[in-house]
Amino acid sequence: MNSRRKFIKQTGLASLAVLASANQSCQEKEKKTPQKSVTKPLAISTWKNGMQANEAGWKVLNSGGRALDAVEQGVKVVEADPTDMSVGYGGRPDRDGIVTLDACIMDETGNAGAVCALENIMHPISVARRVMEKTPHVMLAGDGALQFAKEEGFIEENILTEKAKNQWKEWRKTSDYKPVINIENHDTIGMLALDKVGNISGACTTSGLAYKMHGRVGDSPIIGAGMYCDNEVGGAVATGMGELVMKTLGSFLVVELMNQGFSPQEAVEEAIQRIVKKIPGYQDFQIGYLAINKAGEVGAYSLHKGFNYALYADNENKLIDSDYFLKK
Ligand code: SD4
Repeated sequence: MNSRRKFIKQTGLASLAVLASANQSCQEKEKKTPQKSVTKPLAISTWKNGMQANEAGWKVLNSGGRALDAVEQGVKVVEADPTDMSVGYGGRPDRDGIVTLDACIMDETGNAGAVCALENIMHPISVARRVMEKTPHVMLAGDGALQFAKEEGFIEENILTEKAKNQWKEWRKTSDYKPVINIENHDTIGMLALDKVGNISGACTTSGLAYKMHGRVGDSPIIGAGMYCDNEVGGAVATGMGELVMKTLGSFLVVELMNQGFSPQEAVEEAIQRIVKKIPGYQDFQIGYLAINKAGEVGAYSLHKGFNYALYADNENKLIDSDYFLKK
């Protein structure tokens, strides 16, 4: 046998031996690892307003409803709440004084729908769901999204509250555009649910960054950036400075890491590390990720201190402070 063929044969045999032993140790591991019980149903949502989203979602989940309905019903409560100034009604406008809305939703079959730069609609998440269920598309933008919403029976209404308008007028005196970490310019609602039959869905909805440029679209309506679900693996949502999430396709990254064997906590930490490694100036912004997997395990991590989330599991709704990267 010539030496090259001999080498290939020997390395081939060696790899086979390695594979066989890896396979054996995998089988042993599987035998030894006791089957974990799955925590379900479960709902998890970003920020303090996630508490009310979870309450509404839990009603659906606890009565045996679908995770998709739970996340839609959950985030709708926050969209209609004028005190949350980063989502839907009462959301802060862009720098021209116009409230523009971004939202996306994904179901357990991997189907997805989204709207971006949508104006004058109270519930962008429900329009996103209609895009998913009634069109061959994933995303509709701006005027086209509004036209579709109206065709679907959504009513156009003014969602700019006096409070948001007055704050914007104040801001215009300086027009100083500096997104601030954790100061309540952040409150986007991202929600994930695992229902009683073990299906996962997710939703994300926002009015985006306060006083953004007109036409700016963030991560929240982008499937894979602001939210992503894979029913065989888990789901993830993001909040914070959307540009950093978009550049790293954060939610898809988290779910894919879980697909490769990471726990939800390991996956969200790695996604934050990715931003730290790749994006200069990351220290000036806040990013928070939430993740769940099929076993009902959860992960939460942010760049800075101050990110919190609501977790409804085992019949209890709790507000929890997330662990974070920048400890100094
Ligand atoms: C955006 N990610 O438009 C959103 C903002 C956000 O909490 O999450 N705020 O970039």
